[in-house]
This record gives sequence, structure tokens and C-alpha cells, in this order.
Amino acid sequence: MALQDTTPLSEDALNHAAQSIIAGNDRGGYTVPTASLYPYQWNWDSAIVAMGFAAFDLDRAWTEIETLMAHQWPDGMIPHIIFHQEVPSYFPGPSVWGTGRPVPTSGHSQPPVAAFCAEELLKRNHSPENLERASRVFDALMRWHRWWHDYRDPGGLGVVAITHPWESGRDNSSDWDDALEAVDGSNVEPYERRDLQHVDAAMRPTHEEYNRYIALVEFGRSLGWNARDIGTRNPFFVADPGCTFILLAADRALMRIAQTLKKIDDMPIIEEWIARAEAGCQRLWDKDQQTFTALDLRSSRHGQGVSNAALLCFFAETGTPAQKRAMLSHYDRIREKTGFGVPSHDPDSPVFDAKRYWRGPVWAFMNMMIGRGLLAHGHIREAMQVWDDTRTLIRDAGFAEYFDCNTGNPAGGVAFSWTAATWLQYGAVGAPWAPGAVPTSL
Ligand code: 9WN
Repeated sequence: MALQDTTPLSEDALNHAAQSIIAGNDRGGYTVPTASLYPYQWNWDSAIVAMGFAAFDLDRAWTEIETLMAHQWPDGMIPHIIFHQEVPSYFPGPSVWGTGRPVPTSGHSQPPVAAFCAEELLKRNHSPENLERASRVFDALMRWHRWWHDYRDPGGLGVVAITHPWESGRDNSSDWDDALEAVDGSNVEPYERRDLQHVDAAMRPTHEEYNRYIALVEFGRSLGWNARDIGTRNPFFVADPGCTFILLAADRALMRIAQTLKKIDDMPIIEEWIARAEAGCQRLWDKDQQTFTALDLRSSRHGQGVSNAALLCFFAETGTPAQKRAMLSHYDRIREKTGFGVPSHDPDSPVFDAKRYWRGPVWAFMNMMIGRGLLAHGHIREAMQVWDDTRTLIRDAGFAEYFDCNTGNPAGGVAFSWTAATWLQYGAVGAPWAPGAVPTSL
């Protein structure tokens, strides 16, 4: 179905279309984000997609997460891409990463959303089989979260750093602009970008950014992807508000799963992670800008402007009352300036670009997390606005990878799995993500 060209669809038709997209991107045990542009299994996409599957096939939803966990590295890392079978339409492929894994993978991770996605699956059903599957997933998640806390926070600061913009999942966010300056991209092995064969260059990172991305991959490969060495020697090591807030929210979810499953021995460890992160998040606060932002751990400089990741502070349940008030007023200022919320970057920033990837466009699944956080804090007006914007974008523009935040036009890839999953989990009327908390009609 050519979703991009259709007139607005009914609720039922949208539910059906969302399921068809996910089914069409299902490669048997794992789901690709979209055909051609991203032909492999991506970490946080896959976990979000599991939530979408849960709306119509809980067994398949668990399989999605289990496949992801099955490719965990011995050190606990769950990689950002799993190259189940080589497909030439994507660069960089397995040989560029050179991780030497039995099933090739990339060499770093991606935001750890899987714990709260798994929690949604567990909430749906407490059958012995579900509890058993949840227990195995929980054990893998414990090892993965420990990896984040140990290797991406070697100084015990309570914030986690990313070693590559791709690890943040917010690839060309301006949060990384300054830190990327320290990465020399001028001597990388010759390569050919494949993304531009599928998507307009105006919606993608620049060539200069790409050279630096590849230089970081070559550096990681030269260290044999040893996480300890990368933590101390990588030229790029930036504390990310996205990963830090997501990990905190995920640790809280892990604690709730531990309570359900009676994983008593693990609870004190998770408690310690949560306490350290609650204190650590303060390091991401920039007093001058009055916002949470990235912190370059090599140069101690903050990123510029308010990103949609900063607004995940509500989802992470962190920040002082004054900080939360400041973030809410940023939310209102930003929402007034764009046609749709929540843009991935601040419209008042000089590098804001309404359709370039993580420098302005709206991402539906990010809205899901921001909206849930706002709602949990009782900010009903803002939560409903985020929810309504997300639904309108999908209804009018289809299941695009992301959306121009001014016009609402679809951008990036089409028939996108996590946008479909977000609709199924969050957009559909009567969605179960916050029972009773949201009116069933808008
Ligand atoms: C690199 C798959 C992924 C998402 C990321 C998004 C984009 C890849 C790319 O696509 O990144 O990982 O090649 O652009 O930025 O968040 O997981 O959908």
C-alpha cells in the first residue's frame, strides 16, 4: 500500500496498515526498520517493534526481543546492528565493522529501551510461559545494563557516554557537533554511501559527518572493539542525555520486572544504578541554557540547544522541580514555533533544520516516551498535545521514518516499523499504555 499518497485513513485502516507494515518487514524472528534503506536488525528499533507486535501477536513480540538478546556479546553488550544476512543496500556492512562475531554485528550499542519494552509484554500476561520468557530476557538485560554502567560510565559519574553518534541513535544531532570536531575524518578508507540512493540528501547527515562516523568505526576496529580501551582512548566520549535518561527509565522498569519475577538478588544492584544515575543526571544540566544537554567528557563542554532527548527527563523521572519547570517552558516555547511537536532539535538554534534527520524532524517513538513521561508527571495538557501531534502526523502523512516538524511532511524511509509499532502501542484509540489515564476520544 502506498501510504505516503493516501488521504487520511480511518482508525481501523491505520491499525491494519500498521500491522501490515510490521508483518512486511518481518524477516522471521527479527524485523527490519524498513526494506532497502535499513535491511538488518537494529537494536532500539527492534525493541520498540516488539511493543507493536504485542498489540496483535504476543508470542512474536517476545521472539523479537529474544532474537536481539541472543546476539549479546560476552561482555554484556547488545550491538546496535545484527547483520543476519549480508545485504548490499546498506553501508557500512559487516566487513567494515570487523567485529568477528559468529553472526556479524556492529561494534557498539544503541539506547537501552528494551527493558521497558519487555515490561509492556510482561504486563499483558502473567502465564507461566510468559514469566519464563521474561525471566530469561531479564537476565540478559541485567548483563546489558551492567555493561552500560561499567563501560560507558567508567568514572562512576552516573551518566553514560556514547562512543559514536550512532550509539545515541540520534546520529546527526547537534549535541555531537563540537565533540566530532576532535575526530579526523580526512583519512578514511574510500567508501560509497548507500543511504543517498534511498533518501534525499537534504534529509540525511552531511558527507563530512559521515567521514567522521567511519573514522570512529575504523578506530574501534583498530582496538578490537575492546570496550574498556574504547572508554579510555576513543576520541569521542560524550555523556548523552538520551541514553542516560533512557537507561534510568529502563533501570526503573528492570526493578519493577525484578519485583514481579522475585529476582531478589538483583534488586540491590539495580537500586544502586538508579541512585547513581539520579545524582549523575545533574551533570547534564547546563545552568546558562537552563536545560539538560550533552556533556563532552573529554572537553567538559555542554551541547547547545534543547533536544527531544532532553525532554526525556520526565520519562526518567529525574530533575529538581525548578529544572522540570524550565523544561516545561522550553517545551511550550518550542511547540509554539513548529507546526508539530516534539522537534528533535531546538528551533531557536542556528543549526536547526526542520527536515534533516535529528536536527529538527519529529520522531514518533520519541514522542511516545516524552508523552508518557509528561503524563506520569501530571502534565496532561502537554502529554495530550504530544499524543495528538503524533496521531495527526501518522494519520495524515503515513508511517514515515520521521516528519518535517513545520509542514508535517513525511521524511526519510517509508513503511517504517517503529512508526507503525508506535501507532499500535500509543496512537490507537484505547491503547493500553496508560489505562484509564487518557480519554478514548480526541
Ligand atoms: C545508523 C534504523 C536506524 C535508527 C537510528 C537512526 C538511523 C542508522 C543510519 O536508522 O541510523 O544506525 O544508517 O542512519 O538514526 O536511530 O536506529 O532505523
